[in-house]
Amino acid sequence: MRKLALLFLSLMVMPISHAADIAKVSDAWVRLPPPGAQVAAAYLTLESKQALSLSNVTSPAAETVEIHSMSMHKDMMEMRQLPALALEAGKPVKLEPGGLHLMLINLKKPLKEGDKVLLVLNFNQGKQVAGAVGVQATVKAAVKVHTH
Ligand SMILES: [Cu+2]
Repeated sequence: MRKLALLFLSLMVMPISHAADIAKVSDAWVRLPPPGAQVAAAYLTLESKQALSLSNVTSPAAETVEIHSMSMHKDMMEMRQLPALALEAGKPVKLEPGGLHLMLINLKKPLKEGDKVLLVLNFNQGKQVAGAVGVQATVKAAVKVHTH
């Protein structure tokens, strides 16, 4: 009986390890949005053994997910939507506050600290679909920046 249960468990874990063949996704988190906000930013690290591009992201927690870049422009933070995000082979790309991020738009319900948000990342290799990787991102309050 116990053996059967173990077999079941390993079967359930399989799709996740298979997904790791496409690209490695780590440190996924969503910044806790202010109360009433319709959008939230998500951050993670991507790494692939082969050149890939992140072509599309979806989440059951939001109507749409966009890939954004952020840069300073005349003392103003400017966000821009990217059509895709290129990954070079073996070179990690970090999405982090102040830079690249995923934007969850039109949240289906308010997020609270500790919630898990599923992000489904779709990758292309050239024009071919390479596959999708799902990752659970934890909702966390932003790290406080010290000002003196
Ligand atoms: Cu954004």
